[in-house]
Amino acid sequence: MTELTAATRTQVLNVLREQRIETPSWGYGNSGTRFKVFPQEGVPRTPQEKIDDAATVHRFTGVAPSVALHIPWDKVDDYKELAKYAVDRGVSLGTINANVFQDNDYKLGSVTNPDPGVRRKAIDHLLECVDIMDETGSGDLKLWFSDGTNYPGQDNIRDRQDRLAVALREVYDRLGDEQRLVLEYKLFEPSFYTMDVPDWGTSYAHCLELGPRAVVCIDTGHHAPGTNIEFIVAFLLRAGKLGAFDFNSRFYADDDLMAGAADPFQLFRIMHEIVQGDALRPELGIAFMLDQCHNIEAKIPAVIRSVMNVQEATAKALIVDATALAAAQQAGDVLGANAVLMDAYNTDVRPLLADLRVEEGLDPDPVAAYQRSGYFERIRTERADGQQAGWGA
Ligand code: RM4
Ligand code: MN
Repeated sequence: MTELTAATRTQVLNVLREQRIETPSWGYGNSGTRFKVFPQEGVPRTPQEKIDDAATVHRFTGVAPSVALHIPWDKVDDYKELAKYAVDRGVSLGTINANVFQDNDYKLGSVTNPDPGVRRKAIDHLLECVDIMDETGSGDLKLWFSDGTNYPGQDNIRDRQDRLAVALREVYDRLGDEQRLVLEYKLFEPSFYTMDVPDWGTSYAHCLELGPRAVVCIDTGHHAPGTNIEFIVAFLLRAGKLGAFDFNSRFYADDDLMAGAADPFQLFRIMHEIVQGDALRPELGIAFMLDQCHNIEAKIPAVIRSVMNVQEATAKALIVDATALAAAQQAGDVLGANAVLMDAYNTDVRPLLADLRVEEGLDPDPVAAYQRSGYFERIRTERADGQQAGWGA
């Protein structure tokens, strides 16, 4: 166990107080696998109701003050009004996620489609998302492309890269000075032979070519089993190209389970790189987001739990004895260095986080406080009719 001096404890609490974790609007909607979507009671029917749920998560955790939107899932007539709606409930609108993967036209790809007409349509959607950002005041446009091929020979791999570069350039050039393009990657699915942005290297290379306001998003679920994600974090941080995280957990594929549920040690190792790189501070611009689906568990408490898991991993990373670690590393003390890290990981930080919440006027146990609050009973009745939100499967 790592023992904290009073001074370190204060320092750690100060950093934790500043931490910001964004939640995804689609995490509150119905979701499932390609086999079945199990609808739940109380699921939001509108973007406004998703914002209500996000605000509830923030109310109990104190560290989730923004919600990411997905367009067109969260399409409304007046985005300024939606932004005001959010602010009135104590949260703000965050990252705008574009969606060029659910239209029949995109069967062979969106911005890399061999058909120039389809490419134009896809780029126009991305530009529309920047227009929306202007209205909502969002800083980040997050791009994830399902584009790729299923069969060898299906399309020209290099031509697809060229088409991607052209599309990204047009969108990048449309951004305002305070806006960023955040490019996500995914190893596989829905394309199985080639994905056009399969890995961090591809994303990094395109971002480098685009310019300083293009940065990489690491979705923790989008890697091959065994991938050392903390290495990617360290590399991108050093290069100034780490823009965002989509946190979630995976056992086998893109499972989208609660962050920190499958492998809390991995989440700790990631946060250790972030802390070492002094990259937690909000002004450094790394967006810590959840990108999850809650298929069988109750959604709002699952988001609260995920936020708490990220907080716990962060707290453990913050209490690593950096001086002892550096000394052991310098001395080539392999076991000693590893022990410093493991001491922090094995420390129970829950009492520390409970104290922090109490200091902030929150309940020390956000999940229990939510369960007691009556919020679920209310939305279950209020949202009994109508069309529940969800992105289908
Ligand atoms: C993708 C990717 C994107 C997310 C969609 C719903 O796999 O992770 O970030 O917006 O799913
Ligand atoms: Mn994602």
